[in-house]
Amino acid sequence: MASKKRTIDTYFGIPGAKKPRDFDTSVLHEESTVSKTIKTAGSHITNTDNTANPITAKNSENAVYSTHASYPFPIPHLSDALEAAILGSPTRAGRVIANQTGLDLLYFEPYISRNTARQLFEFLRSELPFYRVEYDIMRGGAKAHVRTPRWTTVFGLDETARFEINHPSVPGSISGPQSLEGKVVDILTGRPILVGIHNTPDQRTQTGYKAIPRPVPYCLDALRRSTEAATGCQFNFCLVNYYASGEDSISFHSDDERFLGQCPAIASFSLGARRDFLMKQKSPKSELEELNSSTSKGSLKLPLGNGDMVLMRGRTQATWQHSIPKRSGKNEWDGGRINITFRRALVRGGTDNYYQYNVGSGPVYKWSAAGQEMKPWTQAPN
Ligand SMILES: O=C(O)CCC(=O)C(=O)O
Repeated sequence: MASKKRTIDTYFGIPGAKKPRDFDTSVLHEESTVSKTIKTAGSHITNTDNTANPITAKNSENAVYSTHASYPFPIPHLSDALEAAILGSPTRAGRVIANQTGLDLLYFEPYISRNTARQLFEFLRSELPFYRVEYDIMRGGAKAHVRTPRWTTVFGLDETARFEINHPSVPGSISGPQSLEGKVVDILTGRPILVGIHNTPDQRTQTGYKAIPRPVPYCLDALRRSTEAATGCQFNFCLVNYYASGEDSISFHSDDERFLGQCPAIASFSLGARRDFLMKQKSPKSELEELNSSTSKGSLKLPLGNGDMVLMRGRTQATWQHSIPKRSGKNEWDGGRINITFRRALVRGGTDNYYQYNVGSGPVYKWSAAGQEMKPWTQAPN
């Protein structure tokens, strides 16, 4: 069969536009595996269950990068020292907070040392692609435009698929023109899955992803592996929020989407500025329940600091909401905060949802050290 030459663009089109994971009603500026490294001379490749297969490359200064056709630019690895510090964490056990109905938290204060967390904050802010996602939703019968009030990015792939492994040192991999290196393949059949928006009649008959999934880069995978070891949970998604100042926020929501399963475990890391993490119990389902309820609704405030981690598990998402409220006045310019959440999406809809609301279809931004702000990133001309 004659194989058509395809460009990256035909494999990785623009993701289409579904329910946001959170929504800021006040402003309508929106608002919600053990990996194996195979080293060969001069390069290495990760085989991470179904989360990651970023091919790595070295540049002239011998820095090592995770690269993938879905990344706008290569993402450097952590220094060996920083990676070792992360893999050696946590040094103390987490504290269980389960003193209110439905609440089940494991709080590490901190999970990684303040010094390691500060370095990781600086690294991730400088090296990851970020987005300011906008989208339209219907509210009360009217169309509303939402601007996400924070910077976001996401990596990962749900349980039904994995990134193809294709490297001479990986048994069973293919090389040459049929190379599927880094492509998304079905977890059961190993067949490639179409990714990106499907426009042609031929493509529409195939089931695939609207999104263009991105493997978890090495620089985040060390923390994912450490978190799995510390919690006994498994994660295939990594969402990153950057709150540039107190003006950035996330409104009350719960991560209770069906694609996460019944009692999802979500590990949530804080790096950089201290911000309040507010939790409140959801309203009872019916008026009768409300009338019968003798106790007032529960609430909790955790002032999350640099390096802290909260594992939300059990019935927490089903019965509680959480938020990071805005801060104003003298607390507004706080130097910025990064939040990393590790999650496990079970089905394809989870992948499409996470990319739609955390990458979207707008411009890519990258941190400018000179300007001390996110600036639109443009590909250097060839
Ligand atoms: O920034 C945080 O600590 C919370 C992030 C969050 O709730 C989310 O990403 O769903």
